[in-house]
Amino acid sequence: MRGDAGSRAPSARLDEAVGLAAAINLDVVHAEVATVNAPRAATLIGGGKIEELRARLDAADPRPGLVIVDGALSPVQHRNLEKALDAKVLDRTALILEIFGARAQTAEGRLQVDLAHLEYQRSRLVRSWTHLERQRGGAGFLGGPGERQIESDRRALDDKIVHLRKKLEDVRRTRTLQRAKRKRAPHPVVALVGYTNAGKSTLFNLMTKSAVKAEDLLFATLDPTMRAIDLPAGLRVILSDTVGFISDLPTQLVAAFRATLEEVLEAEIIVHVRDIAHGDSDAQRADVIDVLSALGVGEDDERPVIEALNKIDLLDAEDRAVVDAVAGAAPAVGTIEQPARVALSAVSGEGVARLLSKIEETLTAAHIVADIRVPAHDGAARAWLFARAEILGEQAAGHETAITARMSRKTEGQFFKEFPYAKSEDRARADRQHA
Ligand SMILES: Nc1nc2c(ncn2[C@@H]2O[C@H](COP(=O)(O)OP(=O)(O)OP(=O)(O)O)[C@@H](O)[C@H]2O)c(=O)[nH]1
Ligand SMILES: [Mg+2]
Repeated sequence: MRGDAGSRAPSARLDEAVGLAAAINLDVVHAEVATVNAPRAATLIGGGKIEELRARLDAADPRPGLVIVDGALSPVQHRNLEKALDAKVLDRTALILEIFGARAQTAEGRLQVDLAHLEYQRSRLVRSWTHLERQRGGAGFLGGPGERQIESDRRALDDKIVHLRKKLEDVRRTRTLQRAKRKRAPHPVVALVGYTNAGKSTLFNLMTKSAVKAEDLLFATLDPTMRAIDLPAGLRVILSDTVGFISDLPTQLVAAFRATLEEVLEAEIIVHVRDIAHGDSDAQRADVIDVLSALGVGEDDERPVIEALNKIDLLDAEDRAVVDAVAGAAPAVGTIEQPARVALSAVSGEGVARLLSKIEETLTAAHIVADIRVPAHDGAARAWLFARAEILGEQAAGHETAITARMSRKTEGQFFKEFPYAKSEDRARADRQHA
């Protein structure tokens, strides 16, 4: 069932919801698309439909204990449906929270899920006040028993939330330190992102030959996994596999996973893995772009993006030709809106070498290694470089300090605007060429 109309075919949405349920080992006995023409404030779906569902539940043996509504339910709708159906009800947010909870592996991932869960519970508690009060017979008296109960439930949740936030802060501080250490290693990060089940982990495994969990389970990966790999011409990068995105990702979760996805935000190249054989491939792409933009990787982000058009082994000759043409027409180096594209299959391996070369080509195009000389006493220029570039070496040279740094062309431009007196071998050469 689904509460609102999306841009996708209802049947595909239903398949996805069934897949999500299977991801946490739920045994789905019945699934159907229910058209909601006039959403009911009290129950979302109409009385007739509820009767039908209840009869279906009663008839099944054993009686299923769970009904999933693939949409957003208000707290009131949620409770009323549970009562009317005599079964636990999960809406989409709750379902995704369950999945994330089951998949979280690191301490940080688990804390994030717990926190999102508590915040979800708390929002239900607050918004269902009046309704609960009626249910508990408190006739709206201030300080009535119903209200006092809610008040103390809420305080208990608040306490837990505060406690978790503190713990999360601690874990993050440690991780930030670790990241700072890694940053000093001269390896750019390449982040694989994409819709859940697009094939990120399979591709990651193939690219690293490592044994990261790749399963036909939605959200098989929750915590980012990173591995260093060498590209064909010898450039070393750190490849990172991340949690899959999904449409209508609850905002609480986007916020909660912001920190985990910081790896993505700081990556030098984003590889957007797409299941190009999926009927809703374009809608999935739009969802991923939405989530990325919610995370701060929006239109004005100049970071190179490569779309890996995955699963071409599943295409017939005609579709295959279309995908090849699309990849061929893409820019050599692109952005989130206009990405470079490589057609490939993480299963057959076809096209993966092309992706590796493309990553290398993109890095080479976007970055330069510059030998920069600044006056020896110039702490500001040196600090600027250390903060924004990857420092490969530093040497005293008379009255000057020679710094070898790898950075994007953009950063280099900014540096020379800020410190026009600094000297660089590359610059000198370029200036001579222009003269
Ligand atoms: N036919 C085919 N199947 C693929 C290909 N790549 C991945 N798959 C399958 O797609 C399913 C999902 O792959 P994963 O690598 O787990 O997907 P993911 O993007 O990491 O998914 P999450 O971690 O859940 O976000 C698995 O059954 C893979 O075997 C491909 O190129 N061709
Ligand atoms: Mg995965």
